[in-house]
Order: sequence, then C-alpha cells, then structure tokens
Amino acid sequence: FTQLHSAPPSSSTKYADPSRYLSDHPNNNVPPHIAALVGKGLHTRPNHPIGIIRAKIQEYFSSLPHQDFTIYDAEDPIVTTTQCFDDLRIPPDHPGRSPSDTYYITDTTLLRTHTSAHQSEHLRSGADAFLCAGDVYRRDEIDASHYPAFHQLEGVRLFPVEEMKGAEGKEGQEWLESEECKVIAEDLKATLEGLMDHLFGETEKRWNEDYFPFTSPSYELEIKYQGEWLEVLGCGVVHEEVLQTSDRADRRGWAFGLGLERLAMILFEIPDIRLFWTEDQRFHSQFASGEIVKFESYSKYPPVYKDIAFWIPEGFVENDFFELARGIAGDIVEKMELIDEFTNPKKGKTSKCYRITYRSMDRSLTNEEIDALQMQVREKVAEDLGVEVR
Ligand code: FA5
Ligand code: MG
Repeated sequence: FTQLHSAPPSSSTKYADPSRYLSDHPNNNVPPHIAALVGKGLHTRPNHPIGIIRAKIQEYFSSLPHQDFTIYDAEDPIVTTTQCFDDLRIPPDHPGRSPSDTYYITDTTLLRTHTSAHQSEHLRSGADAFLCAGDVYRRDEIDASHYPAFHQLEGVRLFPVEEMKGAEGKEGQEWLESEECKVIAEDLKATLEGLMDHLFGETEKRWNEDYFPFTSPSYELEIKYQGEWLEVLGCGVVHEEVLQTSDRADRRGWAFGLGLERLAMILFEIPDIRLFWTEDQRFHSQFASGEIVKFESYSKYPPVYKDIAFWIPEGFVENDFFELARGIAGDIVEKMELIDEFTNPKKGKTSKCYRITYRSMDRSLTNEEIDALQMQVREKVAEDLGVEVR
C-alpha cells in the first residue's frame, strides 16, 4: 500500500503506443479513439480514483490471514484467443468472442475483454493466491455506467485437494454437490462481503446466481447505488477443467473479477464513467491526497438530445453504431438508447430510432456544433453501416 503511493508511473504505461493496436490485418476492428486509451495505467496512479480503490482492495487482501496474494498489474493488454477464451472454456461460438463485442488486433490476438485472460498463466506459474488488475476493453452499450475501456481486478485463491477430505477424485455433478465445493463458495462469498464492508462500511448488497464457463457455481454481486442495483462483480468456484488446463488438478478454489469503475463510482460518488478518463484538473485536483473523498461535481452543463431513425439492413450490429458515434463526437456522447422500433410488414423492413444524449463535462455545448456532429453521424451511419436514414 505504502509502496504503491510512492511508486513511479507504472511500467504498464509502456503499452501506451497506439500503433501496437492499429494494424492492416483484416480482422483489426480497433478504432483510433480506443487505441489512444490503452496503457494509460489509471489503476497504478496513486492520485486517481481507480488507483486509490485498487490500493484499498489490496490493503484488504494483505490483511487477510492464511494466505499471501501475489500482485500482478503490468500484463500486456494484448492477449491471445487461447488466453482470453479457450483456456477458460469459452466456446468458439460464444457471443463474447464475436467482433461485435470484442476488439481484435489480428484473428488470434485481441485487447483483453477481462482480467480472467491472465488466470491460466498465473495458475500455471504455481501461484496459489493472486490479484491481477488491468485495463480491459469491450464493445458495449453507452451510458453512465458502461465505457468501452474500463478496469478489472481479478482475485484467485486455491486450496490443496488433499486438505479437503472427500474432495479427491470428485468431478462434475458429484463435485458440485460436495460439501467441499460449498465450503469454497462460502469462503468466496465471505471474503467478498468482507471486502465490501472494508470499502463501504455498511451497504446494501445482494447475490444473484450467474453463469461463466470457467466457474461453477457462479454468482454476481450487486450494490444499491442511487436507488438502483448496480452489478459490481462476477465470481465462482473455479471449474476443474480450467485447473487441469493449467496443470493444477491438485487444487480447488475460487475466483472473482470486479469492475473498479463501478466500485469507484459508488465510493467517490462519481456520477459518470467518462470522468475517469478526463484530463480536467478540476477532476484530478480532488484526489491529490490519495484518499477516498466525495467527488464535488463541476458539471451541470445541460444535455442536448438528438434522435436518429433509420431502416436497418440485415446483420445490423448495434455496437457498430454506438462506436461510430463516439468515433465522431468522442466523450460528449453521454448515452445512446433505442427509443422506438417497428417492422413494416409490407416492406419487411425494420426501423430503429435512437436517442443520442450529448453532454460535455467541462463546458456548454452549442446547438450548432451538435447539429453539425449529428449531421456527420447521419452521413457516416448511412455510408459505413448501410442503413437508410429516415
Ligand atoms: C467477467 O468479466 C468475468 N471475467 C468475472 C469473473 C472472474 C467471473 C473470475 C468468475 C471468475 P463480467 O462480464 O460480469 O464478468 O464483468 C465483471 C464486472 O466488470 C462487472 O460486474 C462490472 O462491474 C464490470 N463491467 C462489465 N462491463 C463493464 C463496462 N462496459 N464498463 C464498466 N464496467 C463494466
Ligand atoms: Mg456480469
């Protein structure tokens, strides 16, 4: 913890070279505005909310008895499809692997979509307990709690099978129903509830069942934030095949992956996920102490709404449209939502109407500039995505 506060800028900033992510490969779908975000190392900055919350999480895990967690924070955000998917039992046809959801550099390399991409290498190295933090990338919806680049912190803890009487040799359903599997799931939940108490003190939380190919059983944890449930992490008991793939069949254990922005938004009361990427000193000066402080909002600038309706061609991918708008207008695109949809039975065509909310966090927008941007969006969406703008 102390060490982090006095540390020089992390070695992970060595990844801040956009040319690593842009290539002529036909599968490359990384736009320049995403390439420019890689390697900023927000999670290693002692005066940035993401770095502060990461330090706070590390502090909790180093206070736990029984186990030392090895810490990784400078892995290359470029990983292979084997690391990110195959080693985690994510099948080839899983939607999360599709280029509509994932930024590919080549057909076999990509910007990691989760820190779980490093699980198998760390397991294979022999670590029994580790934390791994980093920036991850997803083509996703656009609103106050989703951004195409965000940060995750992964945690894994393993237990030797020989210490778990009755676990040996159990696989599949028999393992799932075993007392030992339940003990691990309980340890996982207790550890994460302890983390939430460490971060928030008393807070409303709830567990839901979830599904991941690499854990079973799986859960997600939600926290009450501004009157609504916000998902902050996914977790579960590590699937036996993942351990076998990493030559760790002699162990059983748990894993979790949490979203650092989501936790930081709750803890610092940061209302919009775009703020983490701002260069504005009115943001950064508030966190100079390296402590958790309530964020004083400086943005009360009014939003500008613009609707766009179009007939979609077959194979229309919503994320392509979202990204195209951010590519033109950048972070002043605050939110994009589908507000109307209908199919004309005679034409057999579907029309979608989206509302784009434009809002700057540091200045007032003029109607003229937004009209100009919206015009560019209309032209480019017709040109690039083959839609018929109405
Ligand atoms: C995962 O990424 C799994 N790898 C987590 C995991 C690890 C499960 C280990 C089991 C074992 P998920 O896609 O739900 O799961 O994302 C985890 C968290 O990342 C979410 O709970 C949320 O807090 C955060 N997150 C997901 N998408 C975004 C986004 N677009 N912007 C900001 N945060 C996000
Ligand atoms: Mg989830």
